[in-house]
Amino acid sequence: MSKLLNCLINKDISCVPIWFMRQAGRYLPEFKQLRSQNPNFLKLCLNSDLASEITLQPMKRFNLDAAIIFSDILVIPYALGQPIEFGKKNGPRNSKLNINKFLDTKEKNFLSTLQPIYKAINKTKTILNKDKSLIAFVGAPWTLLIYLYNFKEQNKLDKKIIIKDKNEIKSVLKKLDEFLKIHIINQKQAGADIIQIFDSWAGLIEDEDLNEYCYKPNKSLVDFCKENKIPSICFPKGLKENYKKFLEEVKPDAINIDHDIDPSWAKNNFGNTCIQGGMNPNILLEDEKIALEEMEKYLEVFKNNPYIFNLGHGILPETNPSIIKKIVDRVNIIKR
Ligand code: 1CP
Repeated sequence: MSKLLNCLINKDISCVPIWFMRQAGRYLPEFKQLRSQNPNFLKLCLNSDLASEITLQPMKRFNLDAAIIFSDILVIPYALGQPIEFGKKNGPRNSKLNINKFLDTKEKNFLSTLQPIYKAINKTKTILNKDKSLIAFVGAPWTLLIYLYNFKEQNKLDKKIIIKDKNEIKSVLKKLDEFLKIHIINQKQAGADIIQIFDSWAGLIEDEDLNEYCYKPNKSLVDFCKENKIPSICFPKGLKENYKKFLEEVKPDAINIDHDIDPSWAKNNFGNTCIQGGMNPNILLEDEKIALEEMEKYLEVFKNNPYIFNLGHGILPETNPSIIKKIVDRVNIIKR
């Protein structure tokens, strides 16, 4: 069994597996080079050979325990007929939500759009060393709603979002639940070992709406993973103290904490759940010594827990790959 699965499933604490969110991306010169020749980001995600090559780029540089397939959470709205644009400045947006097209998309058409991703997973799995895990992912329904409705543009992000048309949202969430499960099972069948569920904008939900828009939809996906024996990692970013309630309700195999979460609080409140991540990616932009000290802090706090080293969010484009190498090499020598 791979080091990562041994930690995730068996709760083995004898070593600390390591991987990074956005480990394939703009901080790597080899990614930037490929990206500059492929200006259409979605097309790049749907190019099996290149997606597989990009997934493996960080595996060649660093002794990581997992590869995460190069794709995006927004391939789902795209495969449900929405014109997703990846703008340089404001991030991805759905230029025109076509609700009928969205709700009417059939499984066959959805799968045919996403076929290149399954092919990329399959190819990557055959190349990847047997002691490494392959992670596939989906965005949680709420986070996909944020992009479907361009909530990020319509609302100041320091304000919580108020849902206006609850009936429409209900049918959108139902469709997402159904089709995210289709995407999960197809990624598993193609060779993915683990599913990570990103709820990157969970922090924008009002407390009284958390059950409806966060816990319930995440639980539905996690339960589906359990039924199909797929280990799951949830990342409900920004939930603050509600992380505890999330865990009690959703019960994934592992939980990724963000950098607002005090690691000692997590350790004391999350029982024996496998914890992943936490360290602020901004610290990797500082002096190396400071970054390495912060890394030691996380390793020390979680020394008696099943812990997967990762960050509190993705690696930033300005990060120097040399600090990533130092962290990976340090975490790799841990034997408890
Ligand atoms: O311009 C570029 O080169 C594209 C940048 C980029 C990359 C490398 C985007 C656009 N997506 C990705 C890949 C990606 N997206 C991965 C690959 C695997 C890896 O981690 O190495 C993953 C897991 C994602 C997931 C994703 N996409 C999330 C969830 C995680 C998170 O960052 O919170 C979200 C919210 C997205 C939307 C998205 N796609 C791209 C960007 C820049 C964003 C975020 C924009 C925003 O802040 O709203």
